[in-house]
Amino acid sequence: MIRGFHSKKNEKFYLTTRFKILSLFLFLVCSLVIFVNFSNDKNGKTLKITNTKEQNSETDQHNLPNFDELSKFEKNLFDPVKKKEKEKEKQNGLHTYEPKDEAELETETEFKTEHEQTKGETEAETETELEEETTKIETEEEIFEQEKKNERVGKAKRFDYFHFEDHKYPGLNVPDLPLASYDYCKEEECLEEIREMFLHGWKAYKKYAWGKDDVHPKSKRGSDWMGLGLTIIDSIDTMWILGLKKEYEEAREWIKTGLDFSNAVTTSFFELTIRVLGGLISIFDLTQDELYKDKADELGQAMLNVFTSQSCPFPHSRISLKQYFYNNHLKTSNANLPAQSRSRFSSNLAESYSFTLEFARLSEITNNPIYRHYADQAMKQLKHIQNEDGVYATHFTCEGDGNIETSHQSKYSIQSFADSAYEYFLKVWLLDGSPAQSMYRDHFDHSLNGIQNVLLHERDGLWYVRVRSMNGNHFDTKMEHLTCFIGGLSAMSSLDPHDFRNGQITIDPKRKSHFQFGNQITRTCAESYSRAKTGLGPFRLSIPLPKDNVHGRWHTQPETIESIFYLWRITHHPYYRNWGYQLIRSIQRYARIKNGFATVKDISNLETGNDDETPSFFFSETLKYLFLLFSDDNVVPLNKWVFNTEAHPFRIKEFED
Ligand code: DMJ
Repeated sequence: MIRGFHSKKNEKFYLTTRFKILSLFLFLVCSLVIFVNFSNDKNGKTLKITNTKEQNSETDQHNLPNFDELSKFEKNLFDPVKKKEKEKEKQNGLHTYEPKDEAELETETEFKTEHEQTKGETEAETETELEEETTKIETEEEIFEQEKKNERVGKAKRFDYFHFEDHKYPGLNVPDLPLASYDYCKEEECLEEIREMFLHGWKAYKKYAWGKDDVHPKSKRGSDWMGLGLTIIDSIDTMWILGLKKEYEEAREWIKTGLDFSNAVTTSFFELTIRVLGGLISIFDLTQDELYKDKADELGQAMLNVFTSQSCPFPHSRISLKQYFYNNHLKTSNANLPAQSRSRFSSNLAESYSFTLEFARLSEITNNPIYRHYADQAMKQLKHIQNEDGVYATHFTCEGDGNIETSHQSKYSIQSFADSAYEYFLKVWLLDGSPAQSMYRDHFDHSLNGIQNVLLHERDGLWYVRVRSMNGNHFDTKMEHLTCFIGGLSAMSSLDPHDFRNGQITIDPKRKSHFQFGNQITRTCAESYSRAKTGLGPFRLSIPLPKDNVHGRWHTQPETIESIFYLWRITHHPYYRNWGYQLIRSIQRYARIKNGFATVKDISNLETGNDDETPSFFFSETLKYLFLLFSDDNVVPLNKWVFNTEAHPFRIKEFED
C-alpha cells in the first residue's frame, strides 16, 4: 500500500519533507495495526498459519488448541524457549514466574510498539521480518502440537513412589502412592492459573447469562431453573477467597439490587438450601456484611413453610418461594406448625437431612433458634428410618401420625438420594465446635462403621462403596462420582477432636480405620481419573475399575478434588497436589472452550467435545477446592471453617470473633 505513493512521475514531489512526515505517520499506523493484530487477535497468528480447519469450531478445539485460550502459565509450559529458561531456572534453584497485572502488560505493549516502529526502517525490511517470523511460528506451532500430544499420552507417567511409612503417619498401612512426572506448578503459579480459569469461565457467564441461573457456553445463552441468579450466589464466596475484588463487587451489587426471592420459580428445596442459602450464609461469614445475613434470613423464613408437621419434620422436596412471598407468609416461630399433617409425605435421605447444617448456622448468625429446632427435630426421627448398621434406606414415606415406612425403590447407598445426609451428621458436629456429646457425631460414627460393614468392597487393591438392595441380594456394579465425597469426610472424622480444635492435625488412634477408608476411597476416585485418557473422571465408575481407558462423562463434579483437598490438608503428602496439578492440566485441555468451561462428553476420547453446560458447582466447588489445595493451610483453616455440601465455608461457632 505504501509502495503506491512512490510512482516515478511524482517522485520529486513525494520526496518533499511533508510527504516524509506523512509516510512515516502511515508506516507507524500500519506497524501498530500489524502488531496489535498479531498480539491480540483471539484466533491468533499461530493458528491462522497452520490451521486448515475452522478455528472456532467447538468440536475441533482439542484437535487444534487455541493458543490464546491457554493460560499464561500454560503458554510458558509449551513455549520451548520459555520452557528451557524455566528448566535452567530450576537447575539454578531460581523461580521467577511472576504473573503480570494489567498495568504491567500495557506498559509492555507500549514498549513493544515503539520498538517495532523504530525497527522497521523500510517496508521491505518489515516484510522480510514478517516472513521470518512466520517461519519461526510455524516451527513453534509444530513443537507446541507435539508437546501437547506428548503430554496427553504421558499424562500419568509415573516415576517415583512416595512412602507413607516414611512420612507423617507411620503404621497406617497405607499403600505407597504413585507420583506423576509433573512438578512444574509451584503454589503461586497454580493459584494464579486457577484465578485465570475462574475469570475465563466468569467472563462467559457475565457476557451471556448475567442474572440467570446457568450459562450455556456453546450456545452463548443463560437459562433459569430457580430464577435467582444462581451462579452469582453460588460463586461469590469463591471470588472472595480467590481475591477477585472487581468480580466480587459486581456480584454483591447484583445481590443487593437484583436478587428478588419472589421471582423464584418452583424449585428443589435441597438445591435452594445448599447453593443459595448456603452461599449467602457463607459470604456473610467471610465478610460480616449484613446484606447477606438479611437476605439469608429472608430466604430462611420463607423456606420454613415447607415444614408442615411436627411428626414428619422433614422438608418437602419442592418449594414455591413466589407463593410465600406473594402471600407474605413468612414464619418467625413454629407456633402454628401442626403436630400432625393429614397427608402422606414421601422423601429421601439426602433431601431430609441436607438442610441441617445451613439451618444450624442460620440460627447462630440470626440469633433465632427456630432454624436449629427443625434440624434437631429431623435428627431425632432418624432412628425410625429403616437401617442396617446405621446405613439408612434411601427412600421412605412419613404418614401423618409420624410413622415412617421404607419405599419400594429404596436401597442402601451413600450416593444419590443419600450422600450429604451422612456428610451433615459429621459437619453439624464440627460446626458446633466438636463437642464431646452430640447426637450428630454419634450417628455419624455409627453410620461410617456401617458403611464399611455393609457396602465396602475391595477388588484388585482398590476399595469401593457399593449400592446394595434392601434384602442384600443385589449389589450395583457402578459407583457414582458422588460417592467420592466420603474419602475426605471419613479422613476428617479420623482426627483427634481436641488437637483439631487447637489447630493441630493428628489422627485419633481409635479412628485409624476412618483415615484408611477415606484414603483408599479417595485413591480409587483419583485412579478413575488417572486411568482415563483425558485425565478426567467418569460420572459412574465401573467396579472393578478398568486398568485403563476408563470412559464416561465428566460433569465438572467436585467430589474427588474435594477429597484430595482434605487428604492434602491432613497429610501434606505430595501425591495429592501432584494429582491436583494433573487435574488442572486436564480441565484446561478438555473442559476449557472458547467461552468458558463445559462438561466433557467422553473422557476416554482425546478428541472429545463438550456439552453446553457449566454447572454452578464448577465455580463454587471444583475451582474452590482446587484453589485451596494449593493455598496455605491458613486460608480457610479447617479447624475454623466447615464447608457445606456445595463447598460454602461456614464459620465454626467457637471461633467467632
Ligand atoms: C453438588 O451440588 C453438591 O456437592 C451436592 O451435594 C452433590 N452434587 C453436586 C455436585 O456433584
